[in-house]
Amino acid sequence: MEQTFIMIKPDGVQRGLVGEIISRFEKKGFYLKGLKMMNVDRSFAQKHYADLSAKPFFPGLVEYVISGPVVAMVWEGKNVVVTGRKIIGATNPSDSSPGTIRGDYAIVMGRNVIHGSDSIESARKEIALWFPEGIADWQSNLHPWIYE
Ligand code: DAT
Ligand code: MG
Repeated sequence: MEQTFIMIKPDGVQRGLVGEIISRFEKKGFYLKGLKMMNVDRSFAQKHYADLSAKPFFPGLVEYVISGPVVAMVWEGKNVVVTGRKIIGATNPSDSSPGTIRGDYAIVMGRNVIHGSDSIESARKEIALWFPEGIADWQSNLHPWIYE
């Protein structure tokens, strides 16, 4: 089944939003397949955001992501990449709808609390980068209550 990479950024950790964020994905019916808290170094953050390296905000973005521990996760489910992005909300919290994570908990782009893969291909790359050791192999017994 489809998987996505979700990362709670340092501000989300510092602000005590880890449980709330996990809860939203969990209650939706997605399965948690990988989870760890970690500090990333500058070169790792640059690799994660390599596609944005030419952007003027890139240095600030890298400093932000390395400014404290993050929570890295893999979530699984039907259409989890696109639906995960909807749960997260628009990149700029000024445009994120209330009810989304960024819409409810963030104000500016440079402190927008959470990352989510933007395509199945980026999810594949990001999961490989963040979870080289692999992810958990388990199946939820609730499956028939979430999918028909
Ligand atoms: P997203 O995180 O919604 O996938 P992105 O991949 O385009 O957005 O950019 C990564 C992060 O970089 C984003 O979460 C916040 C920051 N960012 C993006 N565009 C920005 C901009 N124009 N000014 C400042 N920060 C920006
Ligand atoms: Mg992105």
